[in-house]
Amino acid sequence: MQSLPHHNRSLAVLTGAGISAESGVPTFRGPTGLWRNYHPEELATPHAFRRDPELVWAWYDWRRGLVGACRPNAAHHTLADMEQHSACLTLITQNVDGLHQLAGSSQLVELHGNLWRLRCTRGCRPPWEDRAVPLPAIPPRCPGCGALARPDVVWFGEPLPAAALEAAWSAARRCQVMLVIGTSALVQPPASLPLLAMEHGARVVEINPDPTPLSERVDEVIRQPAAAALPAWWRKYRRTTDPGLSWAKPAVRPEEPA
Ligand code: BJW
Ligand code: ZN
Repeated sequence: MQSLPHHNRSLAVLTGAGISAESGVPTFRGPTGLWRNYHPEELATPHAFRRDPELVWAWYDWRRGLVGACRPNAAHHTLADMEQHSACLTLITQNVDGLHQLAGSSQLVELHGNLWRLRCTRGCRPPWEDRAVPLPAIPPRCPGCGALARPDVVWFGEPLPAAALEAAWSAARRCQVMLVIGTSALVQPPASLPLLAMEHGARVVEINPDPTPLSERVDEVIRQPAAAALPAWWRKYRRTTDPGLSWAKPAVRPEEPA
């Protein structure tokens, strides 16, 4: 690896539903995905919510119950460990399940919101956390003004949170390595992040048991489930790339003269 000053080295990680698959959270697409039984336009759009908030909330309530029983897996835990040991790591997730936080990742860029937050449809107050499962009333109401509450997630046709998106673009532009884990890379704008990283010279590694539109373009594809592949990748990365990572005990790189 080319030698750069410490502060210039950075690692970005983009995660999708596949990272939580081994925790028991269903993915969206594919043979066992959530969209197999439900049409996204019937449930994950502002139009669907306006038409039938009760139906949309019943689906989210069901998913909150399902996700609430899941625990982070080895891939989530590895990312939390990476945060502890990296000088500069940006973890960007499309997931709304909260499993990265449960694993201990604290610096998280959430592009699509969070299943455990609600927000007022009139915007009378900032979003609030509500972990009740099941929710006591469906549809839930805003405690401030009594208007309908909605899940604080991003539906199709809605803009992503501006600050999160800017943090993600910025990390993609400056990272040296980007890991793309468990995403079908079909949903924009997150699917463009690895391409932007590549344009800016980053090495992009995809971890996914199945091919995606990115697979042909990235530098390396690890065709394995994340919970096995990521801890192994991280062990190897730690061994081979010391500069830029704040190890207590720097690794010795055999190719360098003593
Ligand atoms: C494993 C594994 C294991 C399995 N280990 N891996 C035409 C062209 C381009 C764009 C558009 C277009 N028409 C419309 C658009 C824009 C649209 C879009 O991208 N649509 C495409 C689908 C066509 N995007 C939007 O609308 C976005 N907003 C936007 O563009 O705003 C513009 C705007 C600006 C200003 C004003 C107004 C608007 C918003 C997108 C919101 C997406 N929301 C959802 C739902 C979130 C809430 C909820 O959960 O209910 O986000 S949809 C769903 O997809 C969810 C996910 O975050 C997202 C991505 O899915 P992900 O994570 O990739 O999951 P899967 O299931 O697709 O893939 C799982 C992968 O894991 C697979 O590859 C497996 O192989 C793998 N896997 N096991 C590792 N063990
Ligand atoms: Zn309100």
